[in-house]
Amino acid sequence: MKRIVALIVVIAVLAAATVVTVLLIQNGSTMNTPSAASVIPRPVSQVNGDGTFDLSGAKATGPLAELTGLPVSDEGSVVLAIAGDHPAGGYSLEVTSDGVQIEAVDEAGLFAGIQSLKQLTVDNAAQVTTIDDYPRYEYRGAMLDVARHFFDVASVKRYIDDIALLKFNYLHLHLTDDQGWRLQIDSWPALTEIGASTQVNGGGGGFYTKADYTEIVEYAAANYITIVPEIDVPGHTNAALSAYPELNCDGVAPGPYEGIEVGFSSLCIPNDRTYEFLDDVVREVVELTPGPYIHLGGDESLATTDADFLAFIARATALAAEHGKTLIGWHEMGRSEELPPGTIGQYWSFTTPQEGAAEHTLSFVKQGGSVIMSPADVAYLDMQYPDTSEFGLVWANGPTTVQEAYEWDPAQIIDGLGDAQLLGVEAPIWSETLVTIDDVEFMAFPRIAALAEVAWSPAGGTWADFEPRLATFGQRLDGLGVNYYRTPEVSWIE
Ligand code: TNX
Repeated sequence: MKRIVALIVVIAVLAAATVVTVLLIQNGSTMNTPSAASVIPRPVSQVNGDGTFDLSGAKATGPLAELTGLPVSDEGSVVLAIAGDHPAGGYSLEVTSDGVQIEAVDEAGLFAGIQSLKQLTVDNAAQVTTIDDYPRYEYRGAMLDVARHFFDVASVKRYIDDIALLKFNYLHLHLTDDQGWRLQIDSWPALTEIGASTQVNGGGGGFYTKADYTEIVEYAAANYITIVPEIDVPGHTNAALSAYPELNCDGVAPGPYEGIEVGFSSLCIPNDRTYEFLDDVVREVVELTPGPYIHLGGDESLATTDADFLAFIARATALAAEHGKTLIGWHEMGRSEELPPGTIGQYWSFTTPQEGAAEHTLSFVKQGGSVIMSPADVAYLDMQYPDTSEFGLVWANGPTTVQEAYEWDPAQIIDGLGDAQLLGVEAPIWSETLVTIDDVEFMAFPRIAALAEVAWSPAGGTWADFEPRLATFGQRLDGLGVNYYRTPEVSWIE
């Protein structure tokens, strides 16, 4: 008899619990607030407890305290400290019902911890949790093509805000291409006077003055993001060639270009003036750039003969390296065996490498450098989504889903290229079809969240685990006013 009563009690309790759970779920899904327990990119370890800490009225203490958005004070319940023994850029975050503690060995780590705290906070309530976290890769990049269409300083700052939340720490600016030259160079003023007046389909173009560029560099730095400037040579140079006849082998400047073909332009390789030009440009770009890298392009030089390409890369990289930065080049640059030691290759072939791509990429490692992975079929944010052709291109193995952008491992693409040889991962967005920063956000989000996780989190993440966190992240994007594609792959929370 007692047993039966006990059984009935158990059943009753279970039934009551089920009702409560169902109510909570219904409640949760009808209320338009994020469930605050999840973070993208996925931390190395996260254990959630019950309850929240109320940040309204809380004060923050320690380095970077002002970046929490809370009032800063000598004593606070939100404590940031340079402490612990995390790998560079890592942090620990402890939220209890009494307060918040973030520890890291460097400011970049504290900044990363603050980004996690933001994602754990809804309506000033931070989820009780314990996180230990550090990045898989040192270099976690996004690239913005400001050449095909120009994006003004405010737009670039908005993209910096967008990517900082996801713990990206480099922004590569593709500053020059056939359709436009976007950075003021004092010693070659026609580069912008003539070369910046165009963009794809017309509409005026534009360029950054040196003050503009510095404003971007400083804004990025305040978000623990380093700018990587790219001057793409010897191809992708119609804008420069249209400004300076002397850079053309026939001495005649071509007209401006506002289409989207690639591979038809080349600097004049045997001409000494070409190298004086490059030396001046690199000097001025380096003067404006505090970060360790300058990118020299080298991709799709289809209008340059093989012999000319090799002669150019050897001479151009040698002179550029003289200015004291580490060079980066698209993987074709690895065709050269005369790269300055430590030059970094950026791989843009597919997750199954096309002819020659693996060999050219490994060449950087043989020459003492490392590699950034940007496989076009998963990491190019300008590839169309499957269900909308509103923006984007489709050349890299067709449309790219969010799941495809998530489910790849940078260390599994090229034999002989594991984590030890990889500097990191970069998500480029090319702007042939993108006119405004809203357009850029639509193509970038939510796929860039997948790329952030590939770049930061330990290998082995699953779509089943990522998808609900992405749904939560969507609500955060809603709150921030970030434009994103509501792909049917994700059960977005209404
Ligand atoms: C390839 S891959 C390019 C760009 C285009 C892009 C469009 C590489 C280094 N270059 O010139 O804008 O495809 O998706």
